Amino acid sequence: KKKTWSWAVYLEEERAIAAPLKLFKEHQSFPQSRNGFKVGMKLEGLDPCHPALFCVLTVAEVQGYRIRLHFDGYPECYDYWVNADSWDVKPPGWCEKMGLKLLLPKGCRDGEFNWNTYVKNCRGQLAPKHLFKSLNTSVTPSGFRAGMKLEAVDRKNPSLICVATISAAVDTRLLIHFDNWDDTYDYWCDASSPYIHPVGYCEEVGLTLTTPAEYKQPKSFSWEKYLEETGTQAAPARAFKQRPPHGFQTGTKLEAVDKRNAMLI
Ligand code: MLY
Repeated sequence: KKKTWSWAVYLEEERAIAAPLKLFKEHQSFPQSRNGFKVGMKLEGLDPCHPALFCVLTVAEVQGYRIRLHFDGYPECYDYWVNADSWDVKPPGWCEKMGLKLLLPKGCRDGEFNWNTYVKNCRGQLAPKHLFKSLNTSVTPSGFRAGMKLEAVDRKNPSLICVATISAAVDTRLLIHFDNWDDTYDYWCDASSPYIHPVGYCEEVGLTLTTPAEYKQPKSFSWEKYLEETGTQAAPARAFKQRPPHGFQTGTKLEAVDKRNAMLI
């Protein structure tokens, strides 16, 4: 008769040891750690494929400290896993309070959506506010404000550093928008993100700055002139994280993970 598989037997057979419990954080040990989210709870969360867009989501599965989120009205193939304490998940009503756009469940029309009626109709449940760690911790203001200009990497075209605006600043998070482009390139990032730089960065390090779309004289772009024309302010240099020099030079060789084939180094 075939014996059932067990860790004890397996470790002995393999002459291996289990990674000691003390190396794990409390939230990593299952099942003691519970994150409080339950299957069926509804919330607002960032779409990982459109990192500027909050959507109506339902908790589809809970595993330890991670939750699987489903886009209401969309096929399961778009579901994604996220840590329960991620800043990217928010309680119902958060977007409205912040004046941000919310992607409604498929079939719902703008202006006709109301969270309370919606959960009643689909017999769901609103995820309670106290489960959202990122709402219940205070953060020191970063010095970035909505409306300020900076230079930011276009994450869809990562070789471009472009003229950009902070269109929202919440906690330590910034919503980056590219001047004169539609919002499909927008994304939320942390104030300490390496994707953002103060105005003048490209000039200082000798890179080409991508000027706003349809800018009249891209060749003679000057930040000073542009800030004046648009009546805007540059994000203060002190708000950006100072990083120690990394020492890499153009042309140096190294080994790296191929992110599209994460098995290859
Ligand atoms: N070839 C692309 C480049 C778009 C760049 C947009 N960035 C600057 C926000 C295109 O024209 O679609």
